[in-house]
Parts: sequence; structure tokens; C-alpha cells
Amino acid sequence: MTDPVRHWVRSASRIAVLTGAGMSAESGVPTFRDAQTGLWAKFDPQQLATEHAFRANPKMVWDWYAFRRDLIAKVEPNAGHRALAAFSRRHPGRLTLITQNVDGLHQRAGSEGALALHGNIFEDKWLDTPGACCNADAAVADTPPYCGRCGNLLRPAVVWFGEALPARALAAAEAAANECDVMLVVGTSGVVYPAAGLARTAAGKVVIINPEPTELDDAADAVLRGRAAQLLPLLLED
Ligand code: BJW
Repeated sequence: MTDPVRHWVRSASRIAVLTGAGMSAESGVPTFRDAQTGLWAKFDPQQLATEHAFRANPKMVWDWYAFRRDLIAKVEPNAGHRALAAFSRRHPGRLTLITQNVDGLHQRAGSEGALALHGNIFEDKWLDTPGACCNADAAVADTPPYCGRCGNLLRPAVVWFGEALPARALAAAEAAANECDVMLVVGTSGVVYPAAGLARTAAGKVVIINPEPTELDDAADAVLRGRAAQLLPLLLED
């Protein structure tokens, strides 16, 4: 089954790759919708990843992110991350990497210019529009940290439900989808938009890489039932 897809990849001038949480599963990062461990077992990510949840219970949501930051800081990019980065090094300008992941593992593997649609878990930003008094370096160390003058809270610089994606990254991702010859859709359930919509508007062949069925399977020209760290090195070798 990988043979026709390998042919599509080899003959493609422009390849777009859209990754989701399953991309990092083999590095040891739990996915969102399968997760049964740690804080994931106790809380529903779809309930926690909202501004409303943070305002209602900032300590609980901050702790969830702190737990995840600790976990992600201890894991390493896997063979799938490395295969994507190596391909881009061998073929500059041919592959556009679009990720929903906030874990930074593509970047740590050496993928430069990855389009991070949902932000970066290791960065913070102010919850409300910062005033002149809001200086992140001088924030009061609490859970979460806050401005000692006005009380504004720091929050993770990720994209929560109901929030706009970074405009430049989204525009570049849409352009890559519109222009690609092949799109690899790796390790995403395909339920979260607008990211999932990129697979539906892709100009080229759409290939799903996932051990389980996804909401995007109906949009695919090929579905490879397997794991990212196993299949990407096979598909992307020269
Ligand atoms: C493996 C594997 C292995 C396991 N190898 N695979 C259109 C229709 C309906 C709703 C909407 C719509 N457009 C917008 C919406 C609303 C909403 C949305 O999509 N809701 C749906 C859930 C119904 N979208 C939004 O709100 C977005 N914002 C927006 O639209 O703003 C509009 C706006 C414009 C202008 C001004 C203001 C607003 C924002 C979405 C933000 C999503 N954020 C999160 C949290 C990020 C921070 C954090 O990390 O905490 O992003 S939610 C979470 O889901 C996270 C992920 O990036 C995202 C996607 O999840 P993903 O990656 O697919 O993970 P899973 O767990 O679902 O799937 C893992 C997969 O891996 C599974 O399939 C496994 O089988 C597989 N797998 N092991 C390969 N080894």
C-alpha cells in the first residue's frame, strides 16, 4: 500500500504535511482524544483548552499546562519527526510542514519554518490586553503568575477553542494546501477546524497516516493504517 504513495511523494514538486498529536505519540506525548494518563484521565482537554475554563479556574488550567510542559521537556523527537526534518534538508523548499502540535518536537528535530497553527506550549502571553505595568519578567510567581500592579494573568501562548489561529501561519498553510501535489495528514483525528479543513481543500492527493479511522478518511486518496514513526521514514526516504 505504501508503494503508490511513495511514487506520489517522489514525483511531487510540492508536498504539504499536516501533523497532529499522534505525530508525537511515539515520543511519549499523550494525544488529546485517546489520552487516559495523568491529568488527561482526570480532565477533558476539550473543556480545559478554553479561555472560559482558564478564567473560571486559572490554577487548575495552569497546572494542566505545567504538567504537560514538564512531560514534553523530558521527551525526544521520534523517527517520524526526524524523517520530515531530514527530507526538508535534502530537498529545500519542497515540503511545507504544518503542525497543530504545541510541543515543539518538529522544531527540535530540525524542521525549520514549521507552521505552528496552535501556538507553543513553552511560551506565555497576557490573558488581557497588557498595560504599561505588565512585564512578564517581573510577574509575581504564582499559579498562574500575575502582574503585581493590575492583576493581569499570564497564560500559555496556545490557541484555545474560539480563538483565532495566527493569521500568517494559517495563510501560509492555506497556500501550501492549495498548491500541493500531495498532502500527508499524519496523526490527527481531523475534528478540529480550521486545521482539518486544510485536508479537505488540498489540491493534490491526500494521504492519511493513522492507526485508527479519522474524520478525514472520506477526503483521502489513500489511507495508511500505521504509526507515524514507522511509516514516515519509509515514505520519505530517497
Ligand atoms: C497516531 C499515532 C501514531 C495515535 N501515529 N497517528 C468548523 C466546523 C465545526 C467547528 C468549527 C469549525 N471551525 C471552527 C470551529 C470551532 C472549533 C472546532 O474545531 N471545534 C470542533 C472540535 C467541533 N475551532 C476553533 O475554535 C479554532 N478557532 C477558530 O475557529 O477561531 C475562529 C475565529 C476567527 C476569528 C476570530 C476569533 C475566532 C481553534 C482551535 C484550537 C484548538 N486548540 C487545541 C488546544 C491547543 C492548546 C493545547 O495543546 O492545550 O489544539 S484543541 C486540541 O485539538 C489541540 C490539537 O492541536 C487539536 C487537534 O487534535 P489532534 O492533533 O487531531 O489530536 P487527537 O487527539 O484528536 O487525535 C490524535 C490522532 O492521532 C488520533 O486519530 C489517533 O488515532 C492518532 N494516533 N497514535 C499516527 N503513533
